[in-house]
Amino acid sequence: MSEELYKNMAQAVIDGDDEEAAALAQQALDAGIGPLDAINKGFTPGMDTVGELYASGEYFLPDLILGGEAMKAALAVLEPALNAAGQQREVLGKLVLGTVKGDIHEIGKSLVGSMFAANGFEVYDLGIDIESADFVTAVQEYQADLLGLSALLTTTMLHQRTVIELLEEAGIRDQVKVLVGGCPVTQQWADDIGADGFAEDAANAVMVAKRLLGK
Ligand code: B1M
Repeated sequence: MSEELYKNMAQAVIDGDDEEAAALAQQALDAGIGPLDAINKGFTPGMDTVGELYASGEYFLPDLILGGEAMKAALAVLEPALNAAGQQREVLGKLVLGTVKGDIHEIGKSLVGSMFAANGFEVYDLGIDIESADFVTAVQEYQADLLGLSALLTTTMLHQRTVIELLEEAGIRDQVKVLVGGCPVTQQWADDIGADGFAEDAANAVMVAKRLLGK
């Protein structure tokens, strides 16, 4: 039964149907399916298909936007359930998070933020299209242990390097662990730019962060 539900979730994103996506998310919670399973096995595969259809020229920008809206509608239902797990825990660390300059992709970044919150981190989500210098200011202001930089475009991932350079210039590079991610980002890239960690998805990001902080 849950296999069919996962298929319908993916289809709702492919169809760009936000009402159906939200309804299926609620149906999953009511059926006792974990919010992370609904995201990873249902909605994200649909989002990936949208990306593939766009890359192959079958889908256009409006389809990309509708797919994103459907995914967001589902996450709006699922995220409170994800976050609830983090409420009674001790604070493991402070994370400043955002999508880099020139990049407006927010869904994966927000999911990363929810996973950290669910796992007991204090999360300061700066949002999308964030100036490189603003990350440095936020790290100082919030005394962050971790800085998470999301980038979804091959052109914008370059700003992950810029932020690290600015942390060095400000003399605070060794005070914060830098975690990078997003679909074009690889471990090789993370090593090249001197990031402390890379994760390919939100759940792994939390695991990498805990390891970096010795938690
Ligand atoms: Co855009 N887009 N998009 N897009 N979009 C991609 C990224 C693309 C791969 C699609 C494609 O061609 N196949 C392609 C990039 C190609 C490239 O750079 N090589 C692309 C393009 C080209 C564009 C535009 C340039 C299109 C245009 O205007 N012609 C434009 C750029 C706008 C800009 O940013 N300046 C654009 C715009 C958009 C929308 C606004 C329409 C929309 C985003 C809506 C929104 O976020 N509110 C959109 C969407 C939806 C996508 C795809 C289809 C899906 C992204 C997504 O939300 N995935 C995407 C293709 C794809 O990924 N399949 C695509 C679901 C999400 C849960 O996954 O974001 O990957 P993801 O996050 C994952 C991991 O990457 C990781 O964990 C997350 C959860 O597990 N992760 C981290 C992410 N950040 C992390 C940080 C970490 C650790 C892990 O540590 C800090």
